[in-house]
Amino acid sequence: MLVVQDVPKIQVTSLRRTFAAVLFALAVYPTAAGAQEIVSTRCHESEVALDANHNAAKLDGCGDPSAANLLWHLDRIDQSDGNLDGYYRRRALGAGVVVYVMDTGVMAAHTEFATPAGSRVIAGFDATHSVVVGVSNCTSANKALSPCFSNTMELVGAQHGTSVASLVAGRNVGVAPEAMIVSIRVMNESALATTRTYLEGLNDIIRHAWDPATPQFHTAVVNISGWVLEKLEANPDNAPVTFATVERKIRDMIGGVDALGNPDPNGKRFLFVVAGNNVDNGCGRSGVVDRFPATLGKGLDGLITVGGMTADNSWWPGACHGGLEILAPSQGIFSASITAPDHYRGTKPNLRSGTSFAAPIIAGIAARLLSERPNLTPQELESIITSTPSRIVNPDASRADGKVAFVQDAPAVLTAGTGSRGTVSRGGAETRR
Ligand SMILES: [Ca+2]
Ligand SMILES: [Ca+2]
Repeated sequence: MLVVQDVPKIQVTSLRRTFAAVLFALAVYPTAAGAQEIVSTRCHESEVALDANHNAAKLDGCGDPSAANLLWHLDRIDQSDGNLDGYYRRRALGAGVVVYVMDTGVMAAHTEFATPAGSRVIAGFDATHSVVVGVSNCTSANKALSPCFSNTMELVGAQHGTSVASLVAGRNVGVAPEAMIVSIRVMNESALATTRTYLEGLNDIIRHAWDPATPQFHTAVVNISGWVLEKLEANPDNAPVTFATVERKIRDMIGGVDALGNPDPNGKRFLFVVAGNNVDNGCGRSGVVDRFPATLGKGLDGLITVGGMTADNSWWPGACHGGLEILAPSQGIFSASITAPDHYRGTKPNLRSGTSFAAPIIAGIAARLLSERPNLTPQELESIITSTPSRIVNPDASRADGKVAFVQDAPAVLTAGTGSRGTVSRGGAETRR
């Protein structure tokens, strides 16, 4: 059922939404060759009160050396050692790559996705109709592209997909700021989903991938920052979709599928990036990764299970362990929100940590790789991304051996030429840690 790795636990309170927009300009330093740009990750933010207990934030500018390293998640992924330098160097920006975000919907109108030609959130599908519990009474013409909420409890879930997508492809906070996003809504505002919504979402992906109007690709990326059960308590489903059915679909999509979803090695292929989830709800008492589909990663090339690490270069204690294949920044991550098109996740409540944020960083790295080498297979992408030495202060075999997300651009020469079943749980990948 549940999908997101962050689970809202806050009380519902009313939300006020009144704030003027401030456009944010990212300090960008193009290199002489024009092939790579360097952006400062030291940025100012300002808090905007939503109510007595909840804030949003605005991004007020980057490049001031005295500012906090607000975007440390970007700074980190181009460091070969554990020292942060305040910059993110990027050459491939993800152009031409499609990333499917299976989540709670993505606010296409957020400034993080804006371009002169329109939003880089190019499509959205809502696969949640079979989940009738935990549905908000808020209204939206299309919750996949314009998620809504009726209180701050629902906001935690409703904003989740936008946060995740912004870390993949946001122009300021994203790893691959030219990649395209397709929103596949598999969870509702309460972060509830089932294997049925997952299966429908995966079929939506296949249909979209083969749509003649879709940008053509050989390999795309699917980000899943959540977990799921076969059946939700109080949610009617007399014949739940089994984990095995969803697993089979995922395996087919990694290997290649035709327009009907049948296995075809010459068809469209998909790399899956899945959050390892958090110890507050996303794994059992032992803290070991035990939720579908994160459990698939270790035994499946083409599906990467992602754990968390911190700005002080250690593994993040809030993440589940045991089934992880790579770590990525997951603590105190600045990402987009949905209370306004220029709002970000504020510090109150401090729901800015979780493997929900780590997975999209890996998805963004995959998008960068694909933008330079679009014929890479899901298996090759996993191999490249996980072929990195341990680079934290406390490497641990149960935590991906300390391997941390690291951008490895393709050689420039290549571009020159060419749970407890039945219970209701909420799965957002954020936590208050
Ligand atoms: Ca850096
Ligand atoms: Ca794997």
